[in-house]
Amino acid sequence: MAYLISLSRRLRETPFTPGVEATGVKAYTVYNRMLLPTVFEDMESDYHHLKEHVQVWDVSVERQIELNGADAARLMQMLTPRDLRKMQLDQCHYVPIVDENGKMLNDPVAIKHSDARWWISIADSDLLFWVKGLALGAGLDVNVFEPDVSPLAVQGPKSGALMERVFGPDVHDIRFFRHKRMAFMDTSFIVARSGYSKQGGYEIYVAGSQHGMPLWDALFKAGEDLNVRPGCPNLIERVESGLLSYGNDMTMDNTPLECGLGKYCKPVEGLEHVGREALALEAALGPERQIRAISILGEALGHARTAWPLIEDGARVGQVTSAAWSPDFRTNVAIGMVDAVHWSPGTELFVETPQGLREARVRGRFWN
Ligand code: THG
Repeated sequence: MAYLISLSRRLRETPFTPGVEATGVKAYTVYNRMLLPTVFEDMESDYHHLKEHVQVWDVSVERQIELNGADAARLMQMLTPRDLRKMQLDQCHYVPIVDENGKMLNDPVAIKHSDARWWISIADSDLLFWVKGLALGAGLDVNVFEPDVSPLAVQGPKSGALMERVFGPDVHDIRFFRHKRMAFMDTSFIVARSGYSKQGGYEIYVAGSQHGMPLWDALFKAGEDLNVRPGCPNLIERVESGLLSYGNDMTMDNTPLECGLGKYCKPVEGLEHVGREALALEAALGPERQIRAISILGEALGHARTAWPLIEDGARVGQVTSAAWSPDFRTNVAIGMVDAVHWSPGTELFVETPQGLREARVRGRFWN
């Protein structure tokens, strides 16, 4: 059963909502108090189209937090265990944000405009309050606010072809997780080679809501013969790809090591950030549980609305937090958090689903 969402001002529209609704969005979720499309045709058709063609995604819900001022770089480094000292001006960095106990508060992508100006492209948690509180408490010279910036993603194997038609051939010079300012009509946008799929693509950081629909229309006009369609982060593709969803696959109860993000959190001598001692201790002891790819045997399952317990010899040894039937891999693909000892590839477990007890296997890697 699915339900209707009652719309109001609390649940923010985006600059692209007129386009999304004119092209037949079928379902929304709520993310950062804003509308995020989840289905256009149906989840499987959207999935096949994403893997073959090109889609335009309204991911405005990836809200930006801007740090602006003399202490912006210092604040940015306080926020994350990832070493930012060598970060270049055209780089994007995936940056776990942790609290004083080393627990995950968000897993955003950071963009550095200059030492004095950063954007944090956040996942679904109220990170703005944490960042403002930290800046105030530490007496830093920095403004922290949500600017009028809305990412629009262009994803899929034909994304390069479509982007070239709208922004010119220089889009091909942008390497993975790098960005470049590109002209559009009488303005310009930061364009990054990134996005929440493993099908390849770009994210356009649309600064100024008034530019949203002109850009949306230009992309659809230029892509007619490329079979461009509206799309959205696709549950099946993201689980196959092992792209984590904050609030689903990890919460404030988890550490970055548990989330498999240890490579972004190597303890560095003299690096000043919140949660340093807690993470150093955990790095020495090793995490107690960790994210794993899980395949669930048997016929197609529904999507996980709650965590599904993972069981071995009658004891709970973890949970499945995202699951979907994969048409390409002909199995139920899933993301789970599994306790140490039970987490090696090939381990045979059971999972309690709303459709009954199923056999599950821990895998060594994700599918895409
Ligand atoms: N793009 C932007 N903002 C975002 C997301 C995004 N904010 C919300 C959410 N997504 C944040 N979470 C993620 C999770 C995974 C990735 C990006 C943001 C990601 N990971 C790659 C991977 O795991 O293979 C690459 C990581 C790396 O190379 O550092 O892309 O999607 N703007």
